[in-house]
Amino acid sequence: LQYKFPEGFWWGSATSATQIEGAADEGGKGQNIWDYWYQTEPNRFFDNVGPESTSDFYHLYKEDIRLMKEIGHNTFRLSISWSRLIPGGRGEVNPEAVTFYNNVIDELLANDIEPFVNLFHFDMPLELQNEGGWEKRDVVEAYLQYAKECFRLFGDRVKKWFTFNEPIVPVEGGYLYDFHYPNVVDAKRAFQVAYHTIVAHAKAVEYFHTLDIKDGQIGIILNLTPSYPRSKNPADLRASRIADLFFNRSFLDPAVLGEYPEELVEILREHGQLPVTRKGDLELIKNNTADILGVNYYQPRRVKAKGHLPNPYSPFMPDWFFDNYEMPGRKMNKYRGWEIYEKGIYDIMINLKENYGNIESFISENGMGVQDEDRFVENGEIQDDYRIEFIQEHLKWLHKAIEEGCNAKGYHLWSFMDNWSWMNAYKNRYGFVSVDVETKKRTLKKSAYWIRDVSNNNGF
Ligand code: BGP
Repeated sequence: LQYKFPEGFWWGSATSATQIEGAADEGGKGQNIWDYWYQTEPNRFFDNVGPESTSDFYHLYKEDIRLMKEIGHNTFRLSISWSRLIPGGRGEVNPEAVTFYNNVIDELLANDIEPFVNLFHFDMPLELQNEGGWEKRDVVEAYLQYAKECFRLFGDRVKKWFTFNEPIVPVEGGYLYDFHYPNVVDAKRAFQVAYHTIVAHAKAVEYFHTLDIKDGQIGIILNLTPSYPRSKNPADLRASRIADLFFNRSFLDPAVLGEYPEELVEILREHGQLPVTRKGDLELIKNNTADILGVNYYQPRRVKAKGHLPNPYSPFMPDWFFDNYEMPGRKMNKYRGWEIYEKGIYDIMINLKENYGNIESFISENGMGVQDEDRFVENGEIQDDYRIEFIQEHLKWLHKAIEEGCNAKGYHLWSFMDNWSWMNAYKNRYGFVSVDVETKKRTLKKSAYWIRDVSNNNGF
Protein backbone atom coordinates (compact mmCIF):
# COMPACT_ATOMS: atom_id res chain seq x y z
CA LEU A 1 0.00 0.00 0.00
CA GLN A 2 1.26 3.42 -0.89
CA TYR A 3 -1.12 5.32 1.39
CA LYS A 4 -1.63 3.57 4.70
CA PHE A 5 -3.82 5.35 7.27
CA PRO A 6 -3.39 5.21 11.04
CA GLU A 7 -4.87 2.33 12.98
CA GLY A 8 -8.56 2.85 13.75
CA PHE A 9 -9.09 5.43 10.99
CA TRP A 10 -12.80 6.29 10.55
CA TRP A 11 -14.15 5.33 7.15
CA GLY A 12 -17.72 6.26 6.47
CA SER A 13 -20.14 8.78 5.08
CA ALA A 14 -22.46 11.55 6.15
CA THR A 15 -26.17 12.27 5.77
CA SER A 16 -28.78 14.53 7.29
CA ALA A 17 -32.31 13.81 8.49
CA THR A 18 -34.26 16.07 6.13
CA GLN A 19 -32.23 14.84 3.17
CA ILE A 20 -32.70 11.10 3.67
CA GLU A 21 -35.49 10.21 6.09
CA GLY A 22 -38.58 11.10 4.12
CA ALA A 23 -41.78 10.30 6.05
CA ALA A 24 -42.09 14.06 6.50
CA ASP A 25 -45.60 13.83 7.90
CA GLU A 26 -45.45 10.34 9.34
CA GLY A 27 -44.54 9.01 12.75
CA GLY A 28 -45.76 12.10 14.57
CA LYS A 29 -43.18 14.44 13.01
CA GLY A 30 -43.84 18.17 13.23
CA GLN A 31 -43.07 20.58 10.41
CA ASN A 32 -39.73 22.21 9.87
CA ILE A 33 -38.89 25.18 7.68
CA TRP A 34 -38.18 22.99 4.66
CA ASP A 35 -41.58 21.26 4.76
CA TYR A 36 -43.21 24.63 5.07
CA TRP A 37 -41.17 26.42 2.43
CA TYR A 38 -41.83 23.68 -0.06
CA GLN A 39 -45.57 23.79 0.61
CA THR A 40 -45.73 27.54 0.21
CA GLU A 41 -43.20 28.08 -2.62
CA PRO A 42 -42.70 24.76 -4.43
CA ASN A 43 -41.31 26.40 -7.53
CA ARG A 44 -38.20 27.49 -5.66
CA PHE A 45 -37.16 23.83 -5.68
CA PHE A 46 -35.51 22.06 -8.59
CA ASP A 47 -38.17 20.21 -10.61
CA ASN A 48 -40.69 21.31 -7.94
CA VAL A 49 -39.63 18.39 -5.73
CA GLY A 50 -39.83 18.69 -1.95
CA PRO A 51 -38.49 16.75 1.03
CA GLU A 52 -41.54 14.56 1.70
CA SER A 53 -40.13 11.20 0.68
CA THR A 54 -36.42 11.67 -0.20
CA SER A 55 -34.52 8.36 0.04
CA ASP A 56 -37.01 6.94 2.57
CA PHE A 57 -34.37 6.00 5.15
CA TYR A 58 -37.20 6.12 7.71
CA HIS A 59 -38.53 2.85 6.34
CA LEU A 60 -35.42 1.41 4.70
CA TYR A 61 -32.73 2.03 7.34
CA LYS A 62 -32.08 -1.67 7.89
CA GLU A 63 -31.28 -2.25 4.25
CA ASP A 64 -29.10 0.88 4.21
CA ILE A 65 -27.13 -0.15 7.26
CA ARG A 66 -26.59 -3.56 5.72
CA LEU A 67 -25.11 -1.82 2.67
CA MET A 68 -22.91 0.37 4.88
CA LYS A 69 -21.55 -2.76 6.46
CA GLU A 70 -21.03 -4.33 3.05
CA ILE A 71 -18.93 -1.40 1.85
CA GLY A 72 -16.72 -1.36 4.93
CA HIS A 73 -18.05 1.60 6.93
CA ASN A 74 -16.92 1.67 10.55
CA THR A 75 -18.61 5.03 11.21
CA PHE A 76 -21.68 6.83 9.90
CA ARG A 77 -23.00 10.35 10.44
CA LEU A 78 -26.68 11.05 10.71
CA SER A 79 -28.61 13.94 12.16
CA ILE A 80 -31.62 13.87 14.44
CA SER A 81 -34.60 15.76 13.15
CA TRP A 82 -35.57 18.20 15.90
CA SER A 83 -39.12 18.46 14.60
CA ARG A 84 -39.45 14.67 14.59
CA LEU A 85 -38.18 14.29 18.15
CA ILE A 86 -39.96 17.33 19.59
CA PRO A 87 -42.66 18.18 17.07
CA GLY A 88 -43.38 21.69 18.31
CA GLY A 89 -39.70 22.54 18.90
CA ARG A 90 -40.38 22.69 22.66
CA GLY A 91 -42.13 20.38 25.09
CA GLU A 92 -43.26 16.82 24.60
CA VAL A 93 -40.96 14.22 23.10
CA ASN A 94 -42.52 12.13 20.33
CA PRO A 95 -42.27 8.43 21.35
CA GLU A 96 -42.36 7.19 17.75
CA ALA A 97 -39.26 9.26 17.01
CA VAL A 98 -37.50 7.80 20.04
CA THR A 99 -38.26 4.31 18.77
CA PHE A 100 -37.01 5.16 15.28
CA TYR A 101 -33.69 6.67 16.41
CA ASN A 102 -33.18 3.87 18.95
CA ASN A 103 -33.67 1.33 16.19
CA VAL A 104 -31.22 3.08 13.89
CA ILE A 105 -28.55 3.46 16.57
CA ASP A 106 -28.93 -0.14 17.73
CA GLU A 107 -28.79 -1.43 14.18
CA LEU A 108 -25.59 0.54 13.52
CA LEU A 109 -23.95 -0.73 16.69
CA ALA A 110 -25.00 -4.30 15.96
CA ASN A 111 -23.08 -3.92 12.68
CA ASP A 112 -20.00 -2.41 14.38
CA ILE A 113 -20.66 0.97 12.82
CA GLU A 114 -20.16 3.85 15.22
CA PRO A 115 -22.88 6.49 14.97
CA PHE A 116 -21.77 10.13 14.78
CA VAL A 117 -24.83 12.15 15.68
CA ASN A 118 -25.42 15.74 14.70
CA LEU A 119 -28.17 17.75 16.38
CA PHE A 120 -28.90 20.45 13.84
CA HIS A 121 -28.58 20.27 10.07
CA PHE A 122 -30.48 23.34 8.77
CA ASP A 123 -33.89 22.03 9.88
CA MET A 124 -35.44 24.52 12.29
CA PRO A 125 -38.86 23.48 13.61
CA LEU A 126 -41.44 25.75 12.03
CA GLU A 127 -42.95 26.98 15.32
CA LEU A 128 -39.57 28.22 16.48
CA GLN A 129 -38.86 29.90 13.17
CA ASN A 130 -42.20 31.63 13.50
CA GLU A 131 -40.99 33.04 16.82
CA GLY A 132 -37.97 34.46 15.00
CA GLY A 133 -35.69 31.42 14.80
CA TRP A 134 -32.05 31.95 15.75
CA GLU A 135 -32.61 35.69 15.89
CA LYS A 136 -34.45 35.15 19.17
CA ARG A 137 -32.56 34.42 22.33
CA ASP A 138 -35.37 32.17 23.62
CA VAL A 139 -34.68 29.72 20.83
CA VAL A 140 -31.25 29.10 22.35
CA GLU A 141 -33.00 27.73 25.46
CA ALA A 142 -35.32 25.59 23.33
CA TYR A 143 -32.24 24.16 21.57
CA LEU A 144 -30.60 23.36 24.89
CA GLN A 145 -33.71 21.45 26.01
CA TYR A 146 -33.66 19.52 22.75
CA ALA A 147 -29.95 18.74 23.12
CA LYS A 148 -30.47 17.55 26.70
CA GLU A 149 -33.22 15.19 25.56
CA CYS A 150 -30.96 13.75 22.89
CA PHE A 151 -28.10 13.14 25.34
CA ARG A 152 -30.52 11.59 27.84
CA LEU A 153 -32.20 9.32 25.31
CA PHE A 154 -29.20 8.21 23.24
CA GLY A 155 -26.08 9.15 25.22
CA ASP A 156 -25.75 5.66 26.64
CA ARG A 157 -24.79 4.43 23.14
CA VAL A 158 -23.74 7.46 21.10
CA LYS A 159 -20.26 8.75 21.95
CA LYS A 160 -19.64 11.25 19.15
CA TRP A 161 -21.92 14.28 19.20
CA PHE A 162 -22.03 17.42 17.07
CA THR A 163 -24.04 20.51 17.90
CA PHE A 164 -24.37 21.97 14.40
CA ASN A 165 -23.53 21.21 10.81
CA GLU A 166 -22.22 24.20 8.83
CA PRO A 167 -23.84 26.86 11.01
CA ILE A 168 -22.72 29.55 8.59
CA VAL A 169 -24.94 28.18 5.84
CA PRO A 170 -28.29 29.18 7.42
CA VAL A 171 -26.69 32.58 8.10
CA GLU A 172 -25.62 33.05 4.48
CA GLY A 173 -28.66 31.35 2.97
CA GLY A 174 -31.36 32.66 5.28
CA TYR A 175 -30.10 36.18 6.00
CA LEU A 176 -27.59 37.26 3.34
CA TYR A 177 -27.92 35.59 -0.04
CA ASP A 178 -31.47 34.28 -0.26
CA PHE A 179 -31.14 30.50 -0.59
CA HIS A 180 -32.62 29.30 2.73
CA TYR A 181 -35.81 30.20 4.53
CA PRO A 182 -36.63 32.91 5.78
CA ASN A 183 -34.71 34.41 2.84
CA VAL A 184 -34.19 37.91 4.13
CA VAL A 185 -31.16 40.02 3.25
CA ASP A 186 -29.99 41.84 6.34
CA ALA A 187 -26.42 41.57 7.62
CA LYS A 188 -27.20 42.77 11.13
CA ARG A 189 -29.82 40.07 11.57
CA ALA A 190 -27.39 37.58 10.02
CA PHE A 191 -24.76 38.33 12.66
CA GLN A 192 -27.34 37.98 15.43
CA VAL A 193 -28.27 34.54 14.07
CA ALA A 194 -24.60 33.53 13.90
CA TYR A 195 -23.97 34.73 17.43
CA HIS A 196 -26.95 32.92 18.95
CA THR A 197 -25.86 29.75 17.19
CA ILE A 198 -22.48 29.91 18.90
CA VAL A 199 -24.12 30.60 22.27
CA ALA A 200 -26.39 27.59 21.73
CA HIS A 201 -23.37 25.48 20.78
CA ALA A 202 -21.46 26.54 23.91
CA LYS A 203 -24.46 25.83 26.15
CA ALA A 204 -24.83 22.33 24.74
CA VAL A 205 -21.09 21.71 25.18
CA GLU A 206 -21.25 23.00 28.75
CA TYR A 207 -24.15 20.71 29.62
CA PHE A 208 -22.60 17.70 27.84
CA HIS A 209 -19.42 18.06 29.88
CA THR A 210 -21.39 17.79 33.13
CA LEU A 211 -22.57 14.33 32.05
CA ASP A 212 -20.57 11.27 32.68
CA ILE A 213 -20.54 9.81 29.18
CA LYS A 214 -17.66 7.41 28.96
CA ASP A 215 -15.40 8.30 26.00
CA GLY A 216 -18.00 10.90 25.01
CA GLN A 217 -16.91 13.80 22.81
CA ILE A 218 -18.79 16.79 21.54
CA GLY A 219 -17.90 19.17 18.75
CA ILE A 220 -19.12 21.08 15.76
CA ILE A 221 -18.99 20.58 12.01
CA LEU A 222 -17.80 23.54 9.92
CA ASN A 223 -17.55 23.99 6.19
CA LEU A 224 -14.12 25.51 5.84
CA THR A 225 -13.32 27.27 2.60
CA PRO A 226 -9.63 28.16 2.60
CA SER A 227 -9.32 31.66 1.28
CA TYR A 228 -6.72 32.29 -1.41
CA PRO A 229 -5.85 35.79 -2.66
CA ARG A 230 -5.41 36.56 -6.35
CA SER A 231 -1.95 37.93 -5.70
CA LYS A 232 0.38 38.88 -2.89
CA ASN A 233 -0.34 42.57 -3.18
CA PRO A 234 -1.59 44.05 0.09
CA ALA A 235 -5.11 44.83 -1.16
CA ASP A 236 -5.67 41.25 -2.34
CA LEU A 237 -4.19 39.86 0.86
CA ARG A 238 -6.50 42.01 2.93
CA ALA A 239 -9.53 40.95 0.88
CA SER A 240 -8.62 37.31 1.41
CA ARG A 241 -8.05 37.78 5.14
CA ILE A 242 -11.43 39.46 5.59
CA ALA A 243 -13.27 36.77 3.61
CA ASP A 244 -11.60 34.25 5.90
CA LEU A 245 -12.77 36.20 8.96
CA PHE A 246 -16.38 36.29 7.81
CA PHE A 247 -16.74 32.80 6.41
CA ASN A 248 -14.35 30.62 8.42
CA ARG A 249 -13.07 32.29 11.55
CA SER A 250 -16.48 33.66 12.61
CA PHE A 251 -17.29 30.12 13.76
CA LEU A 252 -13.92 28.39 13.91
CA ASP A 253 -12.37 30.78 16.42
CA PRO A 254 -15.17 30.88 19.01
CA ALA A 255 -15.84 27.12 18.67
CA VAL A 256 -12.21 26.00 18.98
CA LEU A 257 -10.33 28.86 20.66
CA GLY A 258 -13.24 30.25 22.66
CA GLU A 259 -13.03 33.79 21.32
CA TYR A 260 -13.92 35.92 18.32
CA PRO A 261 -11.12 37.33 16.17
CA GLU A 262 -10.49 40.94 17.20
CA GLU A 263 -10.32 42.20 13.64
CA LEU A 264 -13.78 40.81 12.89
CA VAL A 265 -15.23 42.42 16.01
CA GLU A 266 -13.62 45.72 15.03
CA ILE A 267 -15.09 45.63 11.54
CA LEU A 268 -18.57 44.92 12.89
CA ARG A 269 -18.25 47.61 15.55
CA GLU A 270 -17.06 50.19 13.05
CA HIS A 271 -20.07 49.53 10.85
CA GLY A 272 -22.65 49.32 13.62
CA GLN A 273 -23.23 45.60 13.05
CA LEU A 274 -22.40 44.05 16.42
CA PRO A 275 -25.04 41.60 17.67
CA VAL A 276 -26.84 41.99 20.99
CA THR A 277 -25.03 39.98 23.66
CA ARG A 278 -25.71 39.09 27.27
CA LYS A 279 -23.48 39.33 30.26
CA GLY A 280 -21.67 36.05 30.78
CA ASP A 281 -21.86 34.94 27.14
CA LEU A 282 -18.23 35.54 26.33
CA GLU A 283 -17.16 33.59 29.38
CA LEU A 284 -19.48 30.77 28.41
CA ILE A 285 -17.94 30.66 24.94
CA LYS A 286 -14.43 30.89 26.39
CA ASN A 287 -14.98 27.96 28.76
CA ASN A 288 -16.80 25.58 26.43
CA THR A 289 -14.81 24.86 23.34
CA ALA A 290 -15.24 21.82 21.12
CA ASP A 291 -13.51 18.49 21.85
CA ILE A 292 -13.54 17.53 18.21
CA LEU A 293 -14.00 19.29 14.89
CA GLY A 294 -15.69 18.02 11.75
CA VAL A 295 -14.43 19.66 8.57
CA ASN A 296 -16.62 19.77 5.48
CA TYR A 297 -14.52 20.61 2.47
CA TYR A 298 -15.77 21.01 -1.07
CA GLN A 299 -14.06 23.98 -2.64
CA PRO A 300 -11.75 26.89 -1.87
CA ARG A 301 -12.66 30.56 -1.91
CA ARG A 302 -10.59 32.70 -4.25
CA VAL A 303 -10.81 36.42 -3.75
CA LYS A 304 -9.36 39.69 -4.93
CA ALA A 305 -9.56 43.27 -3.77
CA LYS A 306 -12.78 45.08 -4.51
CA GLY A 307 -12.81 46.61 -7.98
CA HIS A 308 -14.68 49.67 -6.74
CA LEU A 309 -15.58 51.13 -3.36
CA PRO A 310 -18.98 50.07 -1.99
CA ASN A 311 -21.70 52.65 -2.01
CA PRO A 312 -21.71 53.81 1.63
CA TYR A 313 -25.49 54.25 1.50
CA SER A 314 -26.15 50.63 0.50
CA PRO A 315 -26.82 48.15 3.33
CA PHE A 316 -23.71 46.61 4.88
CA MET A 317 -22.62 43.26 3.41
CA PRO A 318 -19.49 41.12 3.87
CA ASP A 319 -18.95 41.52 0.12
CA TRP A 320 -18.00 45.14 0.71
CA PHE A 321 -14.48 43.89 1.32
CA PHE A 322 -13.70 41.49 -1.51
CA ASP A 323 -14.67 40.25 -4.95
CA ASN A 324 -14.70 36.62 -5.95
CA TYR A 325 -11.94 35.67 -8.31
CA GLU A 326 -12.10 33.00 -11.00
CA MET A 327 -8.55 31.83 -11.29
CA PRO A 328 -7.64 31.00 -14.88
CA GLY A 329 -6.91 27.31 -15.39
CA ARG A 330 -8.52 26.18 -12.15
CA LYS A 331 -9.81 22.63 -12.17
CA MET A 332 -13.59 22.35 -12.19
CA ASN A 333 -16.10 19.68 -11.36
CA LYS A 334 -17.78 20.10 -14.70
CA TYR A 335 -20.80 18.13 -13.51
CA ARG A 336 -21.62 20.52 -10.68
CA GLY A 337 -19.79 23.76 -11.37
CA TRP A 338 -17.58 23.84 -8.26
CA GLU A 339 -13.81 24.17 -8.29
CA ILE A 340 -11.81 21.11 -7.30
CA TYR A 341 -8.66 21.94 -5.35
CA GLU A 342 -7.49 18.87 -3.49
CA LYS A 343 -4.64 20.58 -1.68
CA GLY A 344 -7.22 22.69 0.18
CA ILE A 345 -7.77 19.76 2.51
CA TYR A 346 -4.08 19.80 3.45
CA ASP A 347 -4.01 23.57 3.94
CA ILE A 348 -6.98 23.33 6.30
CA MET A 349 -5.36 20.60 8.35
CA ILE A 350 -2.04 22.45 8.61
CA ASN A 351 -3.90 25.57 9.72
CA LEU A 352 -5.68 23.57 12.43
CA LYS A 353 -2.37 22.18 13.57
CA GLU A 354 -0.56 25.48 13.66
CA ASN A 355 -3.26 27.85 14.85
CA TYR A 356 -5.96 25.77 16.52
CA GLY A 357 -4.06 23.57 18.95
CA ASN A 358 -4.09 20.64 16.53
CA ILE A 359 -7.63 19.83 17.65
CA GLU A 360 -8.79 16.29 16.97
CA SER A 361 -10.58 16.49 13.65
CA PHE A 362 -11.83 14.53 10.68
CA ILE A 363 -13.17 15.18 7.23
CA SER A 364 -16.89 15.11 7.92
CA GLU A 365 -17.96 15.87 4.33
CA ASN A 366 -16.18 15.92 1.00
CA GLY A 367 -17.72 14.77 -2.21
CA MET A 368 -18.58 15.23 -5.80
CA GLY A 369 -22.07 16.14 -6.96
CA VAL A 370 -22.88 15.00 -10.47
CA GLN A 371 -25.92 15.81 -12.59
CA ASP A 372 -27.68 13.19 -14.71
CA GLU A 373 -25.48 10.47 -13.34
CA ASP A 374 -27.54 7.78 -15.08
CA ARG A 375 -25.64 8.53 -18.26
CA PHE A 376 -22.68 6.69 -16.69
CA VAL A 377 -24.55 3.41 -16.20
CA GLU A 378 -22.97 0.33 -17.71
CA ASN A 379 -24.19 -3.19 -16.90
CA GLY A 380 -26.62 -1.74 -14.40
CA GLU A 381 -23.95 0.02 -12.35
CA ILE A 382 -22.87 3.67 -12.32
CA GLN A 383 -19.23 3.77 -13.38
CA ASP A 384 -18.23 6.77 -11.28
CA ASP A 385 -14.49 6.70 -11.90
CA TYR A 386 -14.51 10.51 -11.58
CA ARG A 387 -15.69 10.11 -7.95
CA ILE A 388 -13.04 7.52 -7.17
CA GLU A 389 -10.38 9.84 -8.51
CA PHE A 390 -11.85 12.78 -6.59
CA ILE A 391 -11.79 10.91 -3.27
CA GLN A 392 -8.37 9.41 -3.90
CA GLU A 393 -6.72 12.74 -4.67
CA HIS A 394 -8.20 14.31 -1.54
CA LEU A 395 -7.13 11.33 0.56
CA LYS A 396 -3.54 11.70 -0.67
CA TRP A 397 -3.42 15.24 0.69
CA LEU A 398 -5.07 14.17 3.92
CA HIS A 399 -2.51 11.42 4.26
CA LYS A 400 0.33 13.90 3.80
CA ALA A 401 -1.17 16.14 6.49
CA ILE A 402 -1.35 13.19 8.89
CA GLU A 403 2.26 12.28 8.13
CA GLU A 404 3.18 15.83 9.08
CA GLY A 405 1.52 15.47 12.45
CA CYS A 406 -2.03 16.69 11.84
CA ASN A 407 -4.62 15.20 14.16
CA ALA A 408 -7.03 13.92 11.49
CA LYS A 409 -8.91 10.77 12.43
CA GLY A 410 -11.18 9.96 9.55
CA TYR A 411 -12.87 10.60 6.25
CA HIS A 412 -16.61 10.74 5.56
CA LEU A 413 -17.91 11.11 2.06
CA TRP A 414 -20.92 13.25 1.35
CA SER A 415 -22.86 11.12 1.01
CA PHE A 416 -23.77 7.52 1.70
CA MET A 417 -26.54 7.56 -0.88
CA ASP A 418 -28.10 9.94 -3.35
CA ASN A 419 -30.38 12.29 -1.47
CA TRP A 420 -32.61 15.32 -1.64
CA SER A 421 -30.86 18.63 -1.24
CA TRP A 422 -31.81 22.13 -0.19
CA MET A 423 -33.50 23.78 -3.21
CA ASN A 424 -31.54 21.53 -5.59
CA ALA A 425 -33.69 18.48 -4.76
CA TYR A 426 -32.22 15.52 -6.70
CA LYS A 427 -30.23 17.53 -9.21
CA ASN A 428 -26.77 16.63 -7.91
CA ARG A 429 -26.02 13.03 -6.97
CA TYR A 430 -23.39 12.38 -4.33
CA GLY A 431 -23.77 8.83 -3.03
CA PHE A 432 -21.72 5.67 -2.98
CA VAL A 433 -25.17 4.19 -3.48
CA SER A 434 -27.59 5.36 -6.14
CA VAL A 435 -31.25 5.70 -5.30
CA ASP A 436 -34.04 5.47 -7.81
CA VAL A 437 -36.23 8.41 -6.86
CA GLU A 438 -39.45 6.63 -7.90
CA THR A 439 -38.93 3.09 -6.62
CA LYS A 440 -36.34 3.88 -3.89
CA LYS A 441 -34.27 0.97 -5.15
CA ARG A 442 -30.65 1.12 -4.00
CA THR A 443 -27.72 0.11 -6.24
CA LEU A 444 -24.05 0.27 -5.36
CA LYS A 445 -21.93 2.45 -7.63
CA LYS A 446 -18.41 1.48 -8.66
CA SER A 447 -17.04 3.85 -5.98
CA ALA A 448 -18.81 1.79 -3.29
CA TYR A 449 -16.71 -1.30 -4.15
CA TRP A 450 -13.62 0.85 -4.28
CA ILE A 451 -14.18 2.37 -0.82
CA ARG A 452 -14.92 -1.11 0.57
CA ASP A 453 -11.40 -2.17 -0.44
CA VAL A 454 -9.84 1.05 0.83
CA SER A 455 -11.45 0.74 4.24
CA ASN A 456 -10.77 -2.98 4.52
CA ASN A 457 -7.09 -2.32 3.75
CA ASN A 458 -7.06 0.94 5.70
CA GLY A 459 -5.44 2.58 2.70
CA PHE A 460 -4.80 2.23 -1.01
C1 BGP B 1 -23.22 20.71 2.36
C2 BGP B 1 -24.36 20.28 3.25
C3 BGP B 1 -25.06 19.05 2.81
C4 BGP B 1 -25.09 18.79 1.31
C5 BGP B 1 -23.82 19.22 0.59
C6 BGP B 1 -23.92 19.22 -0.92
O1 BGP B 1 -23.07 22.09 2.42
O2 BGP B 1 -23.94 20.07 4.59
O3 BGP B 1 -26.31 19.07 3.44
O4 BGP B 1 -26.25 19.23 0.73
O5 BGP B 1 -23.39 20.48 1.00
O6 BGP B 1 -24.47 20.39 -1.44
P1 BGP B 1 -25.53 20.41 -2.62
O7 BGP B 1 -26.51 19.35 -2.29
O8 BGP B 1 -26.14 21.77 -2.60
O9 BGP B 1 -24.78 20.16 -3.90
